[in-house]
Amino acid sequence: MSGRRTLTALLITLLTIAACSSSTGPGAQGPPWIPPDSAYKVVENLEYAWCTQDIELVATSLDDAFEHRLLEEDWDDYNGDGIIDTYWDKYLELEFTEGTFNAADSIYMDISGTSEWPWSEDSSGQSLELQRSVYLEVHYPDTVGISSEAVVFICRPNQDGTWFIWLWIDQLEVLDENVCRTTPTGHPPASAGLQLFHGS
Ligand SMILES: [Ca+2]
Repeated sequence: MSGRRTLTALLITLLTIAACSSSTGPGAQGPPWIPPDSAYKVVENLEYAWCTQDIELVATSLDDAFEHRLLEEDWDDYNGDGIIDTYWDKYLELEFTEGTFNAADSIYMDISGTSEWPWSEDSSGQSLELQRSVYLEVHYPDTVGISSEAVVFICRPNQDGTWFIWLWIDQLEVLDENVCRTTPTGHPPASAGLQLFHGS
């Protein structure tokens, strides 16, 4: 049993290293990009922040006007004002993310995709639209939450040329499940998208 646990821990470690160094090689630069001077770099920083459970890096990656726009099936009252929300803001994103970081033993996130073009809904031409696939594995003490979804990140720079994630737009839930549950009082099963992680 302990041997199996050791192997599992080793695999998780290797996966995490692979994800967090996916764009690096010997002597190459890689995330965290400080400061991120390109849109793709701030998205790589987000992935790195999740893999290393670095809430400060998540915070500095998000624009102050950040919105996490939800699939209609995930609309709910997240801030408790009695009104159904179609998105949540930076404050709630950080609160949910930190809760996940604190509860998890380890996290593996892989954000893949390379597309990048001006966002058609921003007439200033400043912001870029990056389509990505986000795979997320959160290893809790007694369960593992897995999610895979298509996401559009809208990124924009400040006056100094530092990029931020302005909008996180959920596009499609490909996979969402809880596996390896061993106790009935563990974390709640997945309900929808990243809520699994945000809500635990
Ligand atoms: Ca609300």
